[in-house]
Amino acid sequence: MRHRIRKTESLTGYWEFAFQRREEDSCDFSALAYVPSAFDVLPGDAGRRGLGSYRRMIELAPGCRGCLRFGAVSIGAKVVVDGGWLGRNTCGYAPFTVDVPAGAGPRELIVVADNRFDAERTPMHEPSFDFYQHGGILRPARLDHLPDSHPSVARFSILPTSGYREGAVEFRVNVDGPPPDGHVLEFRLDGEVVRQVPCPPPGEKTIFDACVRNPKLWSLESPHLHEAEVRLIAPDGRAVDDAVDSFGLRRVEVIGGKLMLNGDALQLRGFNRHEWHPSCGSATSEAQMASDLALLRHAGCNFVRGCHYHQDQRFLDLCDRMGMLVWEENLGWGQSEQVLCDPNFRDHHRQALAAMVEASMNHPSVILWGFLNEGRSDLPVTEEIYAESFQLIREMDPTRLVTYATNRPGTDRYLSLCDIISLNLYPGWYSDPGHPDPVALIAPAFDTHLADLHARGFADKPVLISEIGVECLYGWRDSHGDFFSEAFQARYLSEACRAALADARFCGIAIWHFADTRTCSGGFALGRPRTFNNKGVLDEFRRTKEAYEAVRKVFCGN
Ligand code: ADA
Repeated sequence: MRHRIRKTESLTGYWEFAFQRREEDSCDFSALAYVPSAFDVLPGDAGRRGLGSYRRMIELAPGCRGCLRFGAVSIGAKVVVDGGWLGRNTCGYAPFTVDVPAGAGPRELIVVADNRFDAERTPMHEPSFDFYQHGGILRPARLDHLPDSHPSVARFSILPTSGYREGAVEFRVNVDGPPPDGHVLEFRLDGEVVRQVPCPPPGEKTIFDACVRNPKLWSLESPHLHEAEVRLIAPDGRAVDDAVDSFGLRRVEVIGGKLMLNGDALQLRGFNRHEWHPSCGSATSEAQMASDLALLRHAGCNFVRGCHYHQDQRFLDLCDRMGMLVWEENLGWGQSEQVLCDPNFRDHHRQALAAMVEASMNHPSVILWGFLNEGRSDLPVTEEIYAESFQLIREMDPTRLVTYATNRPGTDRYLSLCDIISLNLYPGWYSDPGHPDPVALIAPAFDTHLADLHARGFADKPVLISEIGVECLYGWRDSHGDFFSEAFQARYLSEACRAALADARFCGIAIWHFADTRTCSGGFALGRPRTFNNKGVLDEFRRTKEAYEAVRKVFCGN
């Protein structure tokens, strides 16, 4: 979401910084930290856990209240202005806002990013996840100046409807702030006014259909973006606030057990990608994101699963522009039965799920919503969190497909709720230890799971291989071509891609995974050389392993 009329202020740059291992330690802002960045990456700071406090002055325009917008503050966030606590956030990958009351003159803003794990305060984050969870203001922050004399356009969504080919869309708008008092909402598509309606009271939603005059589809070959704009018009006719966003006319659906994009059968070819780089941890730059997308596109990919948390809005903007399809999912990694049944966790999970859909709903690149990666979907007691999660997403956004990645398909109880069934499989890596030819296990494993799914009545649902891969150490060129060698990974992934893409019962494959990333400390240390998840086809510096070219040959057909 961007603005032409509203005064917005980027908070990117150096802030004063203080680190405390515990609340009771002294807090002297003697350092500087760049925003966005992680405070636990560089030598001397690496691995530290505690409270990272960022401080700077802000000054609201006269007569304005403020809205602080954070892309992500991890793990837990607390926002304080002039010593008064204003807001907190408890999912370190979810975007959030904090309202700042009007007030004259410079004011002290402190954002405390706490990267300690706390099952009560931040139950979405567990220390045992197979990816490193950093601390800091990891994604961009911004201050919006909102005149106190009128409401503001809090957010809007614009979704293509069944008439998308003719340009049909549905607008949904929320305003917040003071009562509307004669203000009007004006809606524009590609700069052309399509509607004016009385501004609703804050908290009420305005929903209506509209039509783009010169519709062009968003597709992989031609990812055309249209522009939607909502303006707030004062009684004297002045435009006093606005919100602008890009959107795409496209439709993703399942017809006759086939995944379809704009009425054509779609085969997904891609990778799972963590937002991580050794130089900056999870606070990757837009340039790094663009470079990763270029590597994905060169490898013949049309799809990326943003594992296992909310994606950076900048990354989704790039995917919109490039025509890269995205599975975005809520933070989740193998939560236990006890966690999934815990009311506190369910509340946090629900909030984070809603924040994901609300933030990303206008991105045409996002075609799949996911949650609870490898959760206990095989137990009767977890039915409520699965049912409520599907329901919440579908009420917010009826236009996209919803799934979760399961690693227990044979006993999974909630596959009937999925629009597509997503399987995390590691035949010959985690199964059948010592088998003389693990690669030979891939196709039979695929057949077994497909036969089981069809026997259980799921033939009408496309099946995606949402994860498959093996560990490989960059540069390990072993004459045996055995586990951890580049040759083995190349052979394994070639076969996995060949088998998945050759079988019409699959709608595609997302390899695990794009680039090596640091995993948690402790838990996986024994099973993860370097305490990294080394299943990337590139190492953490994006140096290609043999498998990168092997996959490219299968994805590109040459
Ligand atoms: C699981 C999990 C991934 C990763 C993978 C692995 O499928 O979803 O995040 O941990 O296993 O590398 O074992």
